[in-house]
Amino acid sequence: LSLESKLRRAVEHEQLVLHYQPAIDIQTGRINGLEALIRWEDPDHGLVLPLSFIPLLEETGMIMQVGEWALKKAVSDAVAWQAKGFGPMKVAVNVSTVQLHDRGFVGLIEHVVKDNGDVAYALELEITESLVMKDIVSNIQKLRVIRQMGVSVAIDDFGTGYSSLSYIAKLPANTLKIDRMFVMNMASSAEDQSIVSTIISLAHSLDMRVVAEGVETDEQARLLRMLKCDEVQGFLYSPAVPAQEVEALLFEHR
Ligand code: G
Ligand code: G
Ligand code: MN
Ligand code: NA
Repeated sequence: LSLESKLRRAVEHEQLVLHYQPAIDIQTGRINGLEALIRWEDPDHGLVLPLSFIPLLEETGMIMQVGEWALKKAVSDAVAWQAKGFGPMKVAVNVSTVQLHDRGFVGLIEHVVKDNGDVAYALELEITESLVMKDIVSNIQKLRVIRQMGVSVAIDDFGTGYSSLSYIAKLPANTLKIDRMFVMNMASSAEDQSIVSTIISLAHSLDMRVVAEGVETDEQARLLRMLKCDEVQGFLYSPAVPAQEVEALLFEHR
């Protein structure tokens, strides 16, 4: 069977699952949000990571169906955790370029949020910097409407996309997520540390929050706190875990 037909079968048989990685508020130590990360539970090969199949989902157009499923599943999971008393819960869902460029995208977001009881506050969309800049004028329009609904927007992998400063200021985004490439080397590279520091100042001056991705060591966490980063995400705190394990994480960080 080709990868494509295996993937098609996996989509039909609901073998795709969402795992969640927490983002921790660096001041309070509490979980501020959960990033949904898709995985493929292949009966033959075990857990398959998205880099090996997201591009194929995009090429074949299957990403539309899968992306819609991920949005609905993540929001309904957030609502369920909230119903169990864990406080207002926000899930971040990664959005592909194919989805963002679809004419029905804004309508889909509205639908997902309304269907779960007007829970716009429970959803954040993650869009990579390079994607958002590609069709910037039309993307700004769409994201503005989405923000007006009360849904949050995060710019993912920030620092790798060659954005022009004038566009960053116009982005209707709540959050910048610093790419883990810079975080990885910040303890050993003065250059990477100054890039991280600059992104944090830029975000704050534009009234955005900053999340550092890929935090793996206490030293990185210490530097990020010193530089006034708002949130941290990475293996130091937790990898992405299956939905059933999220409650234990929420309890641990309550
Ligand atoms: O764990 P990690 O291997 O989960 O993720 C690798 C990449 O796959 C990341 O860049 C992430 O943004 C992307 N990704 C994970 N889940 C989704 C999803 O549901 N939709 C899209 N478009 N990308 C995703
Ligand atoms: O592009 P995006 O930021 O959505 O990708 C998230 C990816 O980063 C996922 O593949 C996730 O598993 C991975 N990831 C999360 N935390 C860490 C970390 O601390 N170190 C490394 N190397 N990867 C991480
Ligand atoms: Mn992401
Ligand atoms: Na990222």
